[in-house]
Amino acid sequence: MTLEVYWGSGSPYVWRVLLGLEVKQIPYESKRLSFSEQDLKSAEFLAINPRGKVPAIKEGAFTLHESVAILRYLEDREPQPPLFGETAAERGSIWCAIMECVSYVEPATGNFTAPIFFGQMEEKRDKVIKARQATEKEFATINSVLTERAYLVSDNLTAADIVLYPFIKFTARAAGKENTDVVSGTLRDIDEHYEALSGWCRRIEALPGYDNTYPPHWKES
Ligand SMILES: N[C@@H](CCC(=O)N[C@@H](CS)C(=O)NCC(=O)O)C(=O)O
Repeated sequence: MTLEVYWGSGSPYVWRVLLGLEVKQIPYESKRLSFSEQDLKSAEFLAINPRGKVPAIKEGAFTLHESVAILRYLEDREPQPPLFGETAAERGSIWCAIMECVSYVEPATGNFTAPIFFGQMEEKRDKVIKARQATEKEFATINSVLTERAYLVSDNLTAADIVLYPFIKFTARAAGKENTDVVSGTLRDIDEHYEALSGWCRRIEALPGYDNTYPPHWKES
């Protein structure tokens, strides 16, 4: 049965799923949707995800959305390499790191990147600076964890790394945009200020198949 993957370029949530598919080497049929063409609000796609958001997958009559749920589905679909741990302690630690990302890193980075990407930096400047400070705090904590091990939870890649990685890249991209230096602080140069985090990014970027996951429109600008 073909696994259909519905995605759009430049979504951190989509990036998680594409990374999971590449790491597990699961073949899939790509269904790229356009945000601007309103593909996500078509009746056909709403039948797959009633929230009209990507990522979503379809396999036969089965449909699933929510990036972390999809990653968990892929784990059963193809257990190797294991991304969700093999012991109770590993599973608990991986889910803890996933939930910390979803609960704290996602909102902090989202409040920083959204106004920059949507051209609202001037009117939301104070909020962006606050979000930057919250993000810097999260990045410092993660950086310190990564001075002790190669990946977030252990010396092996897990789902927690895949859940976090796109949000680091989105933050770096927003902080590197023109005229954002006044609000970006240390986020403007992650390599310099968060060395261990930067090394971790490079390890993920060296994974086979990584290039297939890179947002296509980022290659153009
Ligand atoms: N919690 C969801 C978030 C998905 C999400 O917000 N996707 C965005 C793209 S980054 C989307 O499809 N937005 C389109 C819309 O809301 O109209 C997940 O983890 O998959």
